[in-house]
Formats: sequence, C-alpha cells, structure tokens
Amino acid sequence: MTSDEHHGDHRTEKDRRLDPFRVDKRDTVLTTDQGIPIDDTDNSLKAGERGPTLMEDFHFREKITHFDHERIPERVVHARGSGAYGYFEPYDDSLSLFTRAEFLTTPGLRTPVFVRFSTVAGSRGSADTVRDVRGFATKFYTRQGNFDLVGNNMPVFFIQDAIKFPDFVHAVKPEPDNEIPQASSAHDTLWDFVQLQPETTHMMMWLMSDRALPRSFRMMQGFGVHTFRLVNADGVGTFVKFHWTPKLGKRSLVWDETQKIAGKDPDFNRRDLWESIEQGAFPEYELGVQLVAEEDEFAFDFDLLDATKIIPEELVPLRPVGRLVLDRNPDNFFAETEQVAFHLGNVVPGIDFTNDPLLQGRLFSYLDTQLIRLGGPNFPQIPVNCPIIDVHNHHREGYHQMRIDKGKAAYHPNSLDGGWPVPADGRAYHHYQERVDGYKIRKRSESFSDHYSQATLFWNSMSDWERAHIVAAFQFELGKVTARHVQEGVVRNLNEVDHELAVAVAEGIGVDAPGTPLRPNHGRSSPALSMDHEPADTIATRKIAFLVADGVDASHVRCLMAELTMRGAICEVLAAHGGSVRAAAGEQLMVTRPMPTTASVLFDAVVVPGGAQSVRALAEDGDAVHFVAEAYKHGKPVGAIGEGADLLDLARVAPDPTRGVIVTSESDIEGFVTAFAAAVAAHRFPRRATRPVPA
Ligand code: HDE
Repeated sequence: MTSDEHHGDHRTEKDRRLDPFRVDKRDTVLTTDQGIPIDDTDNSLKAGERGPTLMEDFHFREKITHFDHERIPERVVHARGSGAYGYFEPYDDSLSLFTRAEFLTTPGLRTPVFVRFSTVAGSRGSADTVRDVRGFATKFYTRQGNFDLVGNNMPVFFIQDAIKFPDFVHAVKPEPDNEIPQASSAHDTLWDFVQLQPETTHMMMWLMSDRALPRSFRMMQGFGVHTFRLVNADGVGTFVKFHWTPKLGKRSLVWDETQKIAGKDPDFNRRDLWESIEQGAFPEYELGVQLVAEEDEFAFDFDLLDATKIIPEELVPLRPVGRLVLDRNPDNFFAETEQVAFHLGNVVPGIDFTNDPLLQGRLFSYLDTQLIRLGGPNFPQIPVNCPIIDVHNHHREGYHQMRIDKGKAAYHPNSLDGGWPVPADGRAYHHYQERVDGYKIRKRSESFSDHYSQATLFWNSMSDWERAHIVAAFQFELGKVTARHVQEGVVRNLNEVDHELAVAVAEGIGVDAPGTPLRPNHGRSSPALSMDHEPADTIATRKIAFLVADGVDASHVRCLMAELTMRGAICEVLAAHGGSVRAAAGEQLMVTRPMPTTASVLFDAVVVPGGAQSVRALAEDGDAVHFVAEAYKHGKPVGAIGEGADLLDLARVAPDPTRGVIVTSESDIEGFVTAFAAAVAAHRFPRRATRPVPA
C-alpha cells in the first residue's frame, strides 16, 4: 500500500514531505546499519558454544550500542505528551485587517499542523489523569514558515517573570531528596512556594478547579496565555489573545475518578486521543481571538503584559477565526511526538511578540532546551520539525547534519556562489516597530501588583458544585502538606481571594480559620469561566457500559446499542468473563471485554439491561454492584431497564431522572433512549448527594 492509499485523499503538504523519511519494513531482510545481511540476531558470536563472546561480533556490538543510546533527556517540563497531525482552516479573510499571516486570513487554505498535548509536572511515564495543567502546543506548517502556538489549557500562568520559572518548577517537581511525589502538586515544596509568591494565587484557583482534570484532550480549551501582537500589511499592531475551544465542549473528570484511572489506565487521555482519531472521530477546536487596539493598552484594571491575568470575555468578546481538525496519528511516537521541538520564537509575518516578561523569557528557553534535548543545532532538520517550504541559509555543520549544502560560499554577502541565497523581498518577516525607552532596571511593574482580584473573579464565576470541587481540592492538597505554617500561609492568601473560601479550606485541613474578611468580595464575575452551562448537545465518543450475564434480555441491549451508536456513542458489553453470554431467548450476546479488565472509571455511563436471571447474577457479583455505585458516585448517567432496577437498588442508587438516573419499564425503550442520551450529553450530574454511597 502506498502512503497515498494509507492516508486517503486528505494528505497535507506536510504529510507528503514526510514520505522520504518513512521506512516500511515489509518485504525486507534484516541487515546491519551498514546494510550487511544478517541471518541470526538471536545468538552472539562465541568462541565455542559455551565460550566467551567475541569482540569481532560487529552485529552484537552495533545492536547493543544502539540500544544503550536509545534515550534522550525527557523534557524538563511537559515530559509526558501525545501528538497528532491535522490541519487548520480559517473561516474567512476578516483578520486580514489585523495581520499579514496568510494561514489566518486565506479562506479555504488548509495549513498542516502537528499538535502535542501534555501534562507538566510528571515524568514521561507518569499517569495522564493527574491534577495538572495540560499543554496544548500547535505547530502550524504555513506557507510563510512554521508558527508555533505553545499554549496551555488554562489562560493564566503561575508567575509573571520568566526568571521565576526554575524556582516554580523546582517547587512543583518531586522533592529533591527522595524524588517524591511523582506528577503531583500535593506536597510541601509547591505549596511553600505558592504561599510565599502570591502571584501564583489566580493560577492556583484554576489548578484546584476541574479544569485540571480534563475528560479528554478533545474536551478542553487551549490558550496562548500571553498577549501577542498581530501586525497588518501597513505595520499596524493589535494586541491579541489566542483561544482554542473544543467542539465537544469543555468536560472534566472528578477527582476520585482521576486517581483511580491513574491506576486502571495511566494512558487514559493518550489512548482516548489515539483511538478517536483511529475511529475517524476527529478532534476539532475553534480558534478564537480577543483583539485589543494598541491605543487601548491601558484601558484595563490589569496589565495586558501580565500573564497571570485574563481579559474577561465579557470585556473583549471572542472572535471566531477558524477551525483545527486532528485527523492523523503519528507513525512513530519517538520520531514525531518526542522529537517535535516547539519554540515561541517561531513566528510568521503578521504575528509578533509583546514585552510580557514571561513571554520574553520563553523566547530564550525553548531554543536552548532543544539544544540539549535533541543534541545540537540541527534539530530543525528532524522531519517533524521541518517547514513545508524550503530552507536556505548559511548555517553549516554541527552534530547530525543531514543536509548536503553545495557550493563554496557559506557566507553573506558572497560573489562566488552568485550571492545566493539572496535577502527575501516583501515577503520577509519584519519585526513590529515598537519604540522602547527606559532605564535598565530589575523591577516588577506596579501594574503587575494586584494578585487577587482575578482570583476572586474566577471564584465568583463558579457554580455551587464547581466551588465545592475547588474547596475539596485545596483541602486535599493542603491536607498532604506536612508543614503547618505553609498551610496557614496558603489560607492567609485565600482570605485575600474570598473569606468563605479561606474558612472552608481552613476547616477542612484543621488550621485556624481567618476571623475576618480582609476586604469585601468585589462581587464581579465572568460567566464564560464556568463549566456549568456547557451545551449538552452531543454524545459523540462517550463510552457507555452495558452490564450483562447469562439470561440478559439481548433485544434491549441490541436496540439500545444501535440507537446510542447511531448518535456517535461507543457502547461496550461487559460481563464477568470474556466471549459471550447466553441471552434469555437462547441466543449468544458477544461480550466486548471481561469486567475485571476494566472499571466504571473508564466509562462515561452505565446501563443495566433487564432479564431476571442476568440481574440476579450481577447482584451476586461485587464488581458489578461496585461498578454501578461508583459510576453514580462520580456523577455519571446510570440507566436500568426492567429488572435492571434491582441492581441499582442494591448499589443504593435511587431513580432520579432530573439527576441522570433513568429507570424504565421494558415497554418504553424509546423513551429510555431519549432520556438516557440526554443524560449522557449532559456529561455529569455533580449535584447528586453521593456521600453515603460507598465506592
Ligand atoms: Fe513552557 N517550556 N515555559 N510554558 N511549555 C517547555 O520546552 C518555559 C510556559 C509549554 O509539547 C520547555 O521543549 C519557561 C507557559 C508547553 O513539546 C521549556 C516558561 C506556557 C510545553 C519551557 C514557560 C507554557 C512547554 C520544556 C516561563 C503556556 C510543551 C521542553 C517563562 C503558554 C511543548 C521544551 C511540547 C515546554 C520553558 C512557561 C507551555 C523548558 C522558561 C506560560 C505546552 O523550554
């Protein structure tokens, strides 16, 4: 099969450019790296069958040496990631008033992209579902060169100046004496830093919210975080914030669930991304921008250059620009996802920087980090990193040089090689002409000093259940902290955000609650920050478990699965064993997977179909009862048909159609489908009283 056949007609220019690097092993024989055919790679060359291995065994030496050198340093942050290819397409040309960037302004132009999602704190092998920020880094292979939008799933950051980054990262990473805990912020050093560095407060509110627990990379937002600058053909600049909005809505897991998933399936988010692309359910996001005219730079009560602040969408609405579709998995994780090298300095004409001191520092760090991680200055030649346009300059040599640059003159200007390559014409990148004037000074701007108002804004914007989750998260994290003065310090900071929040957290961890509010809560909110009113209009790719045993009413299962699958859900039949069960009417019903190999936490919803014998057997099976109780506890839709209701009873789950527990008689399957699908589309029912449910 050729690559064209493999990837269908949707091949991008980037995909085609990867072809010469792809290696297909079909119809080949084993060789050394020098091409010498090898017929035995199972036995080393020895002096006698039981004798010592010989130095001259070049195949053995080469094989072991290569193996010994297989690892490269993992990223110092964002080590664990998952990537995918796709394309970006703008809706129209309306942004051309603001930017020369062709990929944002040429309707119908599909720009190839590679996106890497990541967690931040954990090592490369850590679990996906930890409480953490998620990276959302996009490399646009545009016709004007590569543009990297290296963002996160939260719109603000922990610190304001890049010089604090090593301090912050040292605090959040496992502690240096014993390297504990892995991929967790719930430990003394992080919270010590947090209490002493109040600029972290706003971001900590986001980190303690369910935003830190995305159900899927396909169901989270992305943000450029900094204020960037668009520049139009006349050289006029406009401040811009970039936002990605997932088509499937913003959806999160709950904390208890994430901890269990980390054991049951540490690859949960990675697998979800991979499988949805393999199944043709391509993740999609809308790019939106918030634009602020240069003359409005000082129109806000925060500084646009301060990355611990958002521009509330109610002040500057999001303007839709285009869509991002991820439609192809990489062929090789290491070659592509591990070796992709993002850098904030990769910009195209029409996009520029601002003086945000966090952004400015990143402009140094990303290039620097690739040099150590990828072993030298030629990492842009690694296939995943190459632009789709040809590269010509006078860079030469260095480790792993792949290019064979011809000619004598590797300098500019030259006459010996005809002066090539010549300076580019009007297409060239021109830096925005900003007047800069000031004293050299090591000082934070006064305009960066309000660390609490937006943390309060975030808190005020949360619904009742979102607030409850935030309080529980602070209680959990600080409950793990052993230094009492650190706990108290954090509570003091929280009292600057909201008195009730501080009191609730203090009570949970057992430190003295602050007696009085420091100041009245400003009362402002930004509804766009809450996840409580996401549209509940799709069940696409939601995973629904059907619990069955011998004697199940298979006609219900088939009918329901057909209806739900038609709406895009993924239905699986689970039984105590693999293979099949014998249904009530005598026919076989195939089992998708044995229950002991999976768990309720890996599904979005559960249905217990009817069939008296089946339900009796499930009632005797602790796994099945636990499955239902746990799904309920995590706020998931739970459905039962006919006798299936008995299993719900046993799991202490009472019917409640307004809170996603849908129970119906055998005769109303149609009504059940409608109500159940609506519940699945609503995702979770966080307002249930679940405390008494053991699970
Ligand atoms: Fe990063 N960050 N970062 N970061 N970052 C890296 O670059 C850094 C920051 C983000 O999938 C590193 O290639 C500094 C903000 C993502 O490959 C490193 C500062 C945001 C990724 C680095 C920040 C991010 C990284 C580690 C403070 C959101 C993963 C490996 C000034 C807007 C990219 C690497 C991928 C990776 C430095 C802050 C996002 C060390 C110094 C703010 C998504 O260069």
